[in-house]
Amino acid sequence: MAGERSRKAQAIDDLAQLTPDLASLGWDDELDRWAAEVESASDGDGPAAFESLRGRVARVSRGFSLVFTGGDAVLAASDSTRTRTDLVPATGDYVIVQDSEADGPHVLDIAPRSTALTRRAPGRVPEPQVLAANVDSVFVMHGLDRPTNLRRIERQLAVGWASGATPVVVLTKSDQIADPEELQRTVDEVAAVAPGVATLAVSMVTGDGMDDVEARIPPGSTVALMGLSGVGKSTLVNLLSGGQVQRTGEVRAADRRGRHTTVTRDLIPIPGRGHIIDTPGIREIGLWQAYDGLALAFPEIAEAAAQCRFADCAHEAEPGCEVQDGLASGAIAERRLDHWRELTAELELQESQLEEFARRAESRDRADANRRRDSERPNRRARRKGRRR
Ligand SMILES: Nc1nc2c(ncn2[C@@H]2O[C@H](COP(=O)(O)OP(=O)(O)OP(=O)(O)O)[C@@H](O)[C@H]2O)c(=O)[nH]1
Ligand SMILES: [Mg+2]
Ligand SMILES: [Zn+2]
Repeated sequence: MAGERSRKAQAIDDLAQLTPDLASLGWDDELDRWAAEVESASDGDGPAAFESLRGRVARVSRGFSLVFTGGDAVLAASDSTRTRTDLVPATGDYVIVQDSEADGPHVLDIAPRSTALTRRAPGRVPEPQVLAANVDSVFVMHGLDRPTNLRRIERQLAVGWASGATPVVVLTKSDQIADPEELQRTVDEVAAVAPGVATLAVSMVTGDGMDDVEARIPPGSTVALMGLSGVGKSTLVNLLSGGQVQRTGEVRAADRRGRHTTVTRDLIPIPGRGHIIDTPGIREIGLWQAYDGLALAFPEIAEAAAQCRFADCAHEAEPGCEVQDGLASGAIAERRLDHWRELTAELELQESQLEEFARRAESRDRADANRRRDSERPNRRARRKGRRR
């Protein structure tokens, strides 16, 4: 247990040792203008170690954000109780950190995000959780040591597209398929469910395909990794960063499952390249209001559906249904149509849940307001009581 803790502390320290400069972190003129506005609007409360610093969030953990600032990394409080705001920084966010006597270093403001990799937060309440901010592309990663799960890839692509970034499918452990023809068949099968998306096969053991992967992390760019535990996300980071920045873990021999080695989302600079955001493996990623992402992940279906004769076509047996025509001609695969329907239903259910929660919150607010009004007017209450008597 103590060993576990110190290993974790070690990993955090390693990240904090890195000092990428702001320009390489993607800080540009537009962010300068935003920061100048924020800084001029705020005034610190007296002498402190520093007034304010600009930076990018490298990790969020237990109410604190580790922020790369160009110089030494700063650990800044970023939860609502400490900063008395409702800011929720995510790894990859551009932020202003302010130091003050009262609060110590804390995240003062978060720049508007250019993109945000967002999932539905686990739990009953429908709400979003940003996994990574300001990313240019999302690597959807799968290990070729396990049977390919096309549905999982389709779901992840919908989430990836919905972020506003460009998804790339990265099939790892290509060394685990000895027969080159079988490997090619597998890659083709995956590519067929990823229209418009680059599909790469790579081995971190032999180095096969690594050049193609590296080429997708150009200088100044940020790539977020997504995939089950054990697919090799942290192995990729270590290989490209030229060091053991991230811990990696063996997969279990029996079922090839990973052991959830990575537990935080970390922004890691890749020398001569861009940045990678390594993430903990997620089994099933929930969609968050991802209609656009879904359309981009299933373009052949979305495009056909837009051309149906009736705007509210259910694509069952209506006349002039382009989706049914696509099925008949083979342009649309039945399996994909079924999955698209399922994912659409998931989003529609989420919408109705959101409406329901909003309705409940509204009536709660109204009840609160009534109670406040009553307690502020004791006379009126007394009068009412009097009437009842
Ligand atoms: N054969 C082979 N093994 C690989 C390859 N890439 C990664 N591995 C192994 O896969 C195991 C899991 O790798 P990790 O990098 O820890 O996986 P991860 O995706 O970061 O997993 P979590 O942090 O748990 O989400 C390790 O034992 C790696 O050595 C590869 O290309 N080929
Ligand atoms: Mg990992
Ligand atoms: Zn239709």
